[in-house]
Amino acid sequence: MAIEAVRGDITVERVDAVVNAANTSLLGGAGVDGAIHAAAGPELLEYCRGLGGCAVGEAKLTPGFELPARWIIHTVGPKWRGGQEGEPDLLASCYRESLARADEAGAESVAFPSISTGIYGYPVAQAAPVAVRTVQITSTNVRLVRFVCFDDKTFDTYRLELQSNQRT
Ligand code: AR6
Repeated sequence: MAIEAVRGDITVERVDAVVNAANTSLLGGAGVDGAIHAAAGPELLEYCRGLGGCAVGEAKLTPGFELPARWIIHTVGPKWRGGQEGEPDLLASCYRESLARADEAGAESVAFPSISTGIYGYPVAQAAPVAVRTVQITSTNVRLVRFVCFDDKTFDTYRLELQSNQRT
C-alpha cells in the first residue's frame, strides 16, 4: 500500500472514497463535515437521515453524490479529553473501520482528513502517529491512502510522521 500526505481540500480529491470526520448524528456540521455536505449536495443529508447516526470509532458508507469520489465514508472521531479516556484507541478504530467500509465498497484509493484534530481538539502531534500506524498495520485491499491536510501545520506533521516511519 502507498501512503502519502498532501496539502489540500478533500472535497476535490479524485479517489474512490473520501472519509468525512463527522459527528454521531451524521447530519452535518462545520469543518470538513460542512465542506463535504456542501460539495456533495442535499441528497447526502437526505441519505444520512436514514442511517440512524454513527457511534464514536465506527464508520458508515454513503454514495459520493456530487463529489468526484464515488463513496463517502463517515466516521466519528473522539473528542480530546486529555488523552486518558480511550482517545487513541477510538481514533485508531476510526481509521480501521473506515478501511473496512472501503473494502466492502471495493474502494482501492481512500483520502482521509486529519480526524478529530479540528473542532474535536485532538493534538495533531499525537493524532498523526496513530493515524499513520493504524493505516500501516491494518489488513486491507486499499492500495492508496492519502492524508489530505487542510493547513501547513497538519501537513508538516503528517509528512514528517510518514518520513520517520519509512526510516524505521
Ligand atoms: N479538506 C480537508 N481537511 C479539512 C477540510 C477540507 N475541506 N476542512 C477542514 N479540514 P474538523 P473534527 C481539516 O473540525 O476535529 C464537525 O462539526 C481541519 O483543518 O473538520 O473531527 C463535525 O460535524 C482539521 O485539520 O473535524 C463534528 O461535530 C481536520 O480537517 C466535528 O466537527 C479535522 O477538523 C468533528 O471535529
